Amino acid sequence: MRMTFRWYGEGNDSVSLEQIKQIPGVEGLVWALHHRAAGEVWTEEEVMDVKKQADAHGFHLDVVESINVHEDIKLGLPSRDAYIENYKTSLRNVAKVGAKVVCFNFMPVFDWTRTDLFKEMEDGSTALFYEKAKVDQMNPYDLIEQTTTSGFTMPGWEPERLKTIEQSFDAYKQVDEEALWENLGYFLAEVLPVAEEEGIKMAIHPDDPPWSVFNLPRIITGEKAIERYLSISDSPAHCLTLCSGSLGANPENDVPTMIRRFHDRIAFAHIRNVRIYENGDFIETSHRSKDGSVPIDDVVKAYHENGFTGYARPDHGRHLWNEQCRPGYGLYDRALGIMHLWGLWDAYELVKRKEEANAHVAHS
Ligand code: DNO
Repeated sequence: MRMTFRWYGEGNDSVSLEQIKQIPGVEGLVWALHHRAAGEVWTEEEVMDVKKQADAHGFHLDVVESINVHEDIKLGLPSRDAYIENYKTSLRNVAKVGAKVVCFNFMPVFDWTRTDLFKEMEDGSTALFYEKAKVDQMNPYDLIEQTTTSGFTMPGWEPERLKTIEQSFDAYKQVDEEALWENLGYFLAEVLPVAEEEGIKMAIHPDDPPWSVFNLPRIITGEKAIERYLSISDSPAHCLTLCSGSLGANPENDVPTMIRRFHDRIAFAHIRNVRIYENGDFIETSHRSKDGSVPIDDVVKAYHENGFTGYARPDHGRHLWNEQCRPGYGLYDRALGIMHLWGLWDAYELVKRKEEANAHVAHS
């Protein structure tokens, strides 16, 4: 397991590279050109600039999250070909700074969706919260308003995208789940050969939450969907970002089982916990299994027993000790999360070493 930390870039993140450097075992930055709208080319000059900053602190840039997919590609519009060409150029350019994994998602219009970015918990910390009934009844424009007034732009919710949201809603009336699968297949057939050539793994992120919101189609939602996704291509570039928190928001998703089944196609592990309530609401908790509904101990065990050598990050955290930060992306709880993940990993490692030593003694 190779630990990474998401960083939004100089002037765009409350967490500094000096701080990240002090979290044990973090070797790379999960990065993106957040000022680039979906569909635009990421230039060589811009990515080189990120590399200079990473190099100055000894971090690699192996993992990109995300190069966002333009809405016209998801909608299957004739204009998609030009955007796909841009995507290929971006892939070639990020490869120049060593990118090995590119995370992306195929969620229509919205990326991750929450109703409260700073929901107060029993202990006084705040966390990302999803109130199901609210989303079921909500006008999505209210959610946009809330996002843009929080002071930070969430990934996938860039102002450029929000402007065109109304048109997108209309356009999706013609695109059902099957059509979305078809458009995803078209995109992959184009980009996978380039990714393969560049030594990049395209790692799709599951839908968050893993069900339809605002009547828009969503397709990467659980084990069956992932099975279908993986059957699209045998290319070594065709991989997954396995997000325990996104998939784990649906109690029917057994995350450790999915890891055991798909581990050799998981290029990037997002590890975090959520507590699910009976009415379908969920809140993002600490990483500990006992604090939420996802057995994070078994999630890490599933990676460990399969000798996982891919990249991992703690994904989101709560906001602790009055930290002012991007929703879900503070320093403290993500750093605690990393130490929890290492603690589990190292304990499983120790057990394995002892078992091997015992087996050796038994044989001699
Ligand atoms: C939320 C993230 C998502 C994720 C994208 C991947 O914090 O997990 O925004 O980066 O959906 O494309």
